[in-house]
Amino acid sequence: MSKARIALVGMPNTGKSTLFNRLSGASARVGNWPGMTVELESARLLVGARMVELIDLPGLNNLHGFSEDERIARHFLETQSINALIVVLNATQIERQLAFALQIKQLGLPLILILNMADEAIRRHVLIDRDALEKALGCPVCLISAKYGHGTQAVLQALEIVLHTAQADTSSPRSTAIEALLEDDAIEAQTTALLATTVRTPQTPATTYTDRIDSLLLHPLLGIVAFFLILLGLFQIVYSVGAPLQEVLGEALETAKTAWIAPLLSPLPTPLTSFLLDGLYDGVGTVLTFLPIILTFYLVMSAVEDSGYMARAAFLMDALMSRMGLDGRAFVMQIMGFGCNVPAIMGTRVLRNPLQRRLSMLIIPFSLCSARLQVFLFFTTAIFSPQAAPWVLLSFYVLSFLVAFLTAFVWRGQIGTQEPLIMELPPYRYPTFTYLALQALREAGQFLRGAGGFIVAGVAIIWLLTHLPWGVIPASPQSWAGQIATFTAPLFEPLGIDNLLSIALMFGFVAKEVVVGALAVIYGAGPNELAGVVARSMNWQQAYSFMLFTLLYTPCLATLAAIRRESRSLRFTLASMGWSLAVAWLASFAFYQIVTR
Ligand SMILES: Nc1nc2c(ncn2[C@@H]2O[C@H](COP(=O)(O)OP(=O)(O)OP(=O)(O)O)[C@@H](O)[C@H]2O)c(=O)[nH]1
Ligand SMILES: [Mg+2]
Repeated sequence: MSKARIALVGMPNTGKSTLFNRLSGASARVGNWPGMTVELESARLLVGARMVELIDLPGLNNLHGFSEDERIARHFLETQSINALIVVLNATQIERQLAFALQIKQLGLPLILILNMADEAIRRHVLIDRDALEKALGCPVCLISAKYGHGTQAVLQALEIVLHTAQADTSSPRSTAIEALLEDDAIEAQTTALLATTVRTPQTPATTYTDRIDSLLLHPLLGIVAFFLILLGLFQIVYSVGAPLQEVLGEALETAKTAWIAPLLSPLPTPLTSFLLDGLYDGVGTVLTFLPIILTFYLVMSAVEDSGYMARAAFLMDALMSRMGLDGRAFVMQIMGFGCNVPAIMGTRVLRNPLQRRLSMLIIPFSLCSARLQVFLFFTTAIFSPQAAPWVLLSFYVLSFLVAFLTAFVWRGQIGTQEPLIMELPPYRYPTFTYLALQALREAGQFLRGAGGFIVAGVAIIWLLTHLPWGVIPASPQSWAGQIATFTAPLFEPLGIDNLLSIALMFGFVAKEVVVGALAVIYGAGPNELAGVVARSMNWQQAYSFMLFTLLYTPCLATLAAIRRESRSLRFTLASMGWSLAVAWLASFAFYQIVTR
């Protein structure tokens, strides 16, 4: 039997991706934020005896959505052959969302209607007569809680039945059908009638704990204070949980090296052992010691993402952002960039105005991603006192925002009349730990897979550059690396960045994940000794200037590639790169010249 294709459709933030993950065991990004999914995700699952391709679509606000992510969803519905649709609604908002389901029904495809978030519906006393709704609509209706896995079995059964009766949809493109749907007034009347007979909502909605929390977190003044406290709290957690783990891992790797690996490799010729131990092992090992921190970081980030706080941040910062030609969502992309700039760049698809989209793509690369965090954690712990270190780190987060705002301010140009940001604030939701752990592991895995090749290749090349021509003192001015660095020295000397560090920066252009590993190879130090060696070889001004440059210059090739893909313009990509390089140089220059005066 041929493979069937089933797509999940619905308005943003209704739990499509959560259900997608539940049904297929996939791990698509989920978050309490409208616009989490911005591209098609697909997974396979077995329904009865049949292999099914399940597609998770970006949320649609309505069927004529104009943002890039909505266009992607609509284009899919218009052009692909689909056997059945799973329409996901938020049960607590059925009064507003049912019309969407009826519109989709008009496409004529076999349908399953999912009323998700049953748990919240019960808490809010929203009563839905599922049987009556099912009868009236003539399609299976499931009341479920995708997040907790309640009722997903019924979804699978309904799918099996629907697929059994459905013919493969080979009809020609449905675009005409979708256009026609927009005019339909009858749907409104039908919705009202249907709601009257099947849904009962309380007359006066009770004040929820969400309202109570929001009276503080959305307060124009206290809200901003709370925002920075939350931020500070977050990386205190990262620091206090991740840093000790890192130390333990560093020691373990060092012990393994001296006790087992070095003796094992001793029969090999010296250059080869040096390459394997001082190059690959030290370089890759040093990067690996940061894995606990990265993991903690992603754990904390997904907790924030899933709590619903991001939408509040967007709301809080909207007024400020609109002065820079952007809206609050651009600010949230900036925070998402803390994890990794690449998904944040893709997340700009929710912005409708193309100029606004470009402007936010221009500022996202300044967002302090987890790879740069790794560099900063390393330097702040190596150079500054334990009391000062968190504040030094905070200064980089603040600078990251300031430079982003400044960039937006300079380049806002004539973005034209802006539509006000209309965004729904979802209720606060408790993140579930299993999900957070899964998400963090997945992100860390992606970090390793994405950067792993770069890291291995990077440290290998750095070892070669610092050790060739064979016989020179490693990383001395006579080595190839030394010669390159001498050549670029006039550029970096005024910044207080010495020859060896500038080599690390060149590799950091490919990926910031390489920087610390590169330093290990350049200084010829193992995972456990590097901090001491670095502390002895530079003062705090030089270290800070180096970090400043690292914060501001092009994040990595992957981000550049994402900008190229999303902007579809090489010129814009190069301009963005040039801008960040110029800003980085000027900022480090100004800083170093001032503090050493
Ligand atoms: N209380 C509750 N929350 C849920 C349920 N299902 C999903 N959520 C939460 O709802 C939020 C949105 O979930 P997603 O799966 O990302 O929603 P989506 O429809 O894919 O959203 P977009 O990709 O933005 O269109 C997340 O915070 C989920 O944890 C549920 O059954 N009950
Ligand atoms: Mg989604």
